[in-house]
Amino acid sequence: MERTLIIFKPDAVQRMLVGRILARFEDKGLRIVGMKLQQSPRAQVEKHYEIHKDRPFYRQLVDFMAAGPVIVAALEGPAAISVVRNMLGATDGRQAAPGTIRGDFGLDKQYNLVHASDGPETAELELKLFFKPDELLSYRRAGDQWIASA
Ligand code: FUP
Repeated sequence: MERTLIIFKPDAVQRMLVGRILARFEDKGLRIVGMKLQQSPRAQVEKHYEIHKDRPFYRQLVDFMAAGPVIVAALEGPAAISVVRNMLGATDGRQAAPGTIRGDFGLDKQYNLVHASDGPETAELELKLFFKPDELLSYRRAGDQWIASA
């Protein structure tokens, strides 16, 4: 079992796509173990994208991520980190494969709807950055035994 951090970016909220995209993760069988609507403090966004701080798009990216409410969520499931990354598709919606979230809903590199952790270390750091320990729950759903066999 893995946990991964996703963020419905301001464009997803403003375009009213959150429900449809969240449904894809639920349909896949992933379990929502934390979720909240927030206006991200600038410092939190800067830390989240720290790895890109010397890139030319960094300031614009921080402005965008702090420009309006986002929904942060933690998803759990077998290999959840890579499963969710594959569901997102390539960073740029123009290149993302049809069938992926960015491929189906987006046409832009910055306005690409959803962030997801890209590996186990980043998932751990990002979950800590956006959630307090007691905001993440552990529970079983009635149908879980029919979603993953082991
Ligand atoms: P991803 O892992 O697909 O979210 O993309 P990256 O980690 O490479 O980039 C982080 C965010 O920076 C992307 F979601 C969008 C933004 N970005 C730009 O705005 N311009 C670029 O040229 C590259 C990335």
